[in-house]
Amino acid sequence: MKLAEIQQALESELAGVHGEEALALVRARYVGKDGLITNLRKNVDFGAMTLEDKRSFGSGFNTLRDTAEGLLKAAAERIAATAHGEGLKFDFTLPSSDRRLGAIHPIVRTQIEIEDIFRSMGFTVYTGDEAVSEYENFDALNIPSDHPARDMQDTYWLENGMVLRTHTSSMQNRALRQLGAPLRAVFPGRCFRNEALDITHENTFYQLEGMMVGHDVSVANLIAVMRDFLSAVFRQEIEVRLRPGFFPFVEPGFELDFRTTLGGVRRWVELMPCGMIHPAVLRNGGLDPSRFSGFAFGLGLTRLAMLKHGVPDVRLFNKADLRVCQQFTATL
Ligand code: FA5
Repeated sequence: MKLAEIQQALESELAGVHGEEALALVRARYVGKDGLITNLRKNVDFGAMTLEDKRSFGSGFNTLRDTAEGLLKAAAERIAATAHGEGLKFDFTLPSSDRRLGAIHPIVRTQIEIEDIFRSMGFTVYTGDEAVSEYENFDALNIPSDHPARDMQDTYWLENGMVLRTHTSSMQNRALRQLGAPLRAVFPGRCFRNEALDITHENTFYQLEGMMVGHDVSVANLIAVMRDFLSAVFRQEIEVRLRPGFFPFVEPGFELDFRTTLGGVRRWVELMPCGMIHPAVLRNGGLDPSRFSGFAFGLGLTRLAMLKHGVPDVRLFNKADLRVCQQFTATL
């Protein structure tokens, strides 16, 4: 190989080298102990050469060796500079100019807040499945298949016979069986109904169910718990009232209204259905209704978040519209 060819070969190899390890290999191959350039000198029969030839070889060799060292040094500097980010068009240690932090969705925030309040009152937070059996969603709650109450909750049925739960009451049976009595628990979660959508109806919405079961639990306990809970949510003294309401899984059943000065106006606001747990539901949950009694309520978590934050249309919550969600980041 001629000297010029060796230099060319070295240059083209170095152009493809981007790491320190690869560079060390190239260095060894050319100027190492057994390197291409180093060996040039070993393989020459100086005894057979004229003085002129010796001089010419010597200067050519020295030039090549010096050039090779220079090329290797330049490559080493290039690799080191890239490793430290120099020479790049950006500094990736600088903070991004587009730092958009996420925030907790207003419904989930409301849920967390309510869970904390109930925990402080001795309630357990219990979660369940969104796809449940027909039994859990209806039959266990005293709603047999021919009961007109089924028509009130237009249901999404799955091909395997299960349903997307239409209400968090679907957790009642499981909670009674798994937790037993005495019991104080809330179960928040997403519910699904095939609704005609309007400003207060979504097909996907959140409820928070609550149950308290024990010896001698009465309507008075229901009123007291609801009053304390709502006073904590709205951070002011809240009055509640019960009106009769019908649900097959409570007896007697109520609609609970509360009164506050929301928006400067003192008025009654319809908030949630509730009632004393029907004896059949207790029995289905493995409890003896002559020994245990309890209350249950089904809070519309989505509606409460609307009330609390003055959101006029429930559909805004599910739209993933940043202009809506961003309004809640400041209050985290
Ligand atoms: C029920 O779902 C009963 N399971 C509640 C219950 C629990 C009664 C325990 C007695 C004892 P209802 O269908 O009314 O009831 O729904 C309860 C709340 O869920 C409503 O007050 C409302 O706030 C909310 N809700 C119901 N449907 C929708 C919907 N399509 N969009 C948004 N919120 C809804």
